[in-house]
Amino acid sequence: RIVDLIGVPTDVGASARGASMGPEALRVAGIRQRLEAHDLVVHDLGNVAGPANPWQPPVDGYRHLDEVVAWNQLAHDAVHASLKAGHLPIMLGGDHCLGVGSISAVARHCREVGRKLRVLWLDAHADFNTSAITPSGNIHGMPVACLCGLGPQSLTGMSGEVPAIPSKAIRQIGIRSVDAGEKRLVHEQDIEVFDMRYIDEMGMRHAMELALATLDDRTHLHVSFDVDFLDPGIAPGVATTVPGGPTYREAQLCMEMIADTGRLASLDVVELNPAFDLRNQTAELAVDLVESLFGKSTLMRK
Ligand code: DIR
Ligand code: MN
Ligand code: MN
Ligand code: MN
Repeated sequence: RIVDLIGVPTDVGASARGASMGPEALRVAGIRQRLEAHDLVVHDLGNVAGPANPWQPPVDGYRHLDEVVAWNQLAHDAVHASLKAGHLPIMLGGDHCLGVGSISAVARHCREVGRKLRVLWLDAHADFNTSAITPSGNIHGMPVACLCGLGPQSLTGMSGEVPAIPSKAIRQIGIRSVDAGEKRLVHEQDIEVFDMRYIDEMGMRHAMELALATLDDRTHLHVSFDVDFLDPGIAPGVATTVPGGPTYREAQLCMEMIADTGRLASLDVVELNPAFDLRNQTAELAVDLVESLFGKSTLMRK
């Protein structure tokens, strides 16, 4: 299997600068070599090049909308080209606004080849804000809403259809920070959310069994891995830490259960922010978890 690494070095959608250094930190942590160790052929396509961060306040509820659209169009085109070539794209972010471009490309591809789509959104946040309810104007808090058709046409329409994906294709895992207005929208859209309380009460294993239920051999499984999903004690290298996230073991189990399905077909690794990290430890942890996602396991199983 051929994996394409696509660096999208931007922080235009975020609340702090520095996620633009994420792709290089993941390379320094050895993402290519660790994937090659699992018999994958890795093409590092380098970074796409988009507009600089103008660092302006929000306008009409959006900070840097033009720049966010430009970066997402680049991400969309690169991810779509990779899928069309029959490869497995790994988008190295970059902040999570890029989920719009990446997953719009996946949705477009699934339509073209007649596959079903399941999106696993691993995150501390629901990322379901709109310009009317956002507390920050930061578009990295809005990608799931955009994919479900709520947002500016320049982002909601990127896949060629609005909404890009049905809300019932999404499973969110690890959620523990949802803004007041966002809470109501997530409820109205009937997004299936396995929040931290669910994981506390039922365990990661049960959450993942449900999140991965009803996949079949026609399903394209996309994972959007926001590194702030992880507990800040093990993953300090993100700008928006939220206490009480999955432990190392819970995160490993999550990734291993995804790997066991054999359906993983595209991946985002986003929000890693080396400006907040300690000696690249969060990048190394993210790479370790990506390795589990691609089948690293302690023993041979079954
Ligand atoms: C907050 C923070 N919900 C916002 N969001 C995210 O600004 O919309 N932080 N995604 O990583
Ligand atoms: Mn290639
Ligand atoms: Mn996110
Ligand atoms: Mn987040």
